[in-house]
Amino acid sequence: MQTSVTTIERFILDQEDRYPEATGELSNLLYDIALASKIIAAAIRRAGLVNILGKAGHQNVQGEEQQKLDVFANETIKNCLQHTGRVCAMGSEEDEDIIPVPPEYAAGKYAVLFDPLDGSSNIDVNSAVGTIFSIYRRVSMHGRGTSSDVLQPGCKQVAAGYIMYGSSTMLVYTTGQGAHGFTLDPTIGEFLLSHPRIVTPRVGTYYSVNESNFHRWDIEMQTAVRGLKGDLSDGVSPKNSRYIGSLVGDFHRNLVAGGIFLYPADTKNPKGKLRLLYEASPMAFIAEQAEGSATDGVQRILDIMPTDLHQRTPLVIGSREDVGYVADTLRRTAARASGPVSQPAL
Ligand code: P6P
Repeated sequence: MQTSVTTIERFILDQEDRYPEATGELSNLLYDIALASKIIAAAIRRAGLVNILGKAGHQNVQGEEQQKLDVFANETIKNCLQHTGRVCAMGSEEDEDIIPVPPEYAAGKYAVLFDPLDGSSNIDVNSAVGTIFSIYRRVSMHGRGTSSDVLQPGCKQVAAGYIMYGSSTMLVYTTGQGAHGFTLDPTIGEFLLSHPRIVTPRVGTYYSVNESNFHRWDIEMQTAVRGLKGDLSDGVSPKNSRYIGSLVGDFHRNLVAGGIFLYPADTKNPKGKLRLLYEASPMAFIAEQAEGSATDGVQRILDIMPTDLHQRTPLVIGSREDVGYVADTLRRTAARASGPVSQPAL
């Protein structure tokens, strides 16, 4: 029974104390992000009242209709970060190019990537939406950040996390010392430690995938998903299907309860739908810190070297043994397709 009340500020400071060389800048950057998420959470809570639901009337760089809360969340995060002197460059799902930091503040040590409001198509139906963030140490020597500061492989992240605006507002983050969850107490405006050191079960209860895309997947992926459903005679027990169409909501349920989320490549999205830098990589960092796993089906997400700010990737993420099962099944099915006819059926 957790009796002590630990705020996220206290928790971050305690973690920082373990690193004598820590300057506190990363801690302060995490506070900045927590502040932005409180402002966004308040706006989402009011969304039904002040009629900021619905379309903003124009499209974002992804060619998607921008919801007013998308725009609000994006501007809130930029306004909370760009004048702190802690950030040299930012990248957002809602902005085509790297977001410039005012020159007088651009000497910051960190680059921040974010999806300001993921799952925004769920906004009007009051389903879970979330903010996802990823933090890197800059690689350019000084001055305003460059693409080299944001185009880094996920294994170089110094911190990553998400805020889920659901039945309660939860912030889950990692700095490489485990994954930890905090729940916002709106009466005092504080994130309180509610899920210390999250460990995801090695074998999950759920599988999460948009099965309406089944016919667009290759045979290897079709076989792997059939296996997760218990359709193959390979001894894998069937999992329950849970899919709400919001990465943060689907990922969080599987992280806590155990499960696997998949957004495979398909004939409509040959490189996958989800974005590497501000969706897959931060979630992969958290998954691995919770003893889970994340691949593009075969390759570890955190090893992928990005070449474009908005590049997409297939994503298979969650309980370690389930992610491993998918990779093994993909390889086995491909070998059977190219190997001798006598291979045993699955
Ligand atoms: P589909 C939301 O638009 C999102 O980017 C993720 O949050 C979610 O996992 C995925 O797309 C849902 O995509 O094609 O199943 O609606």
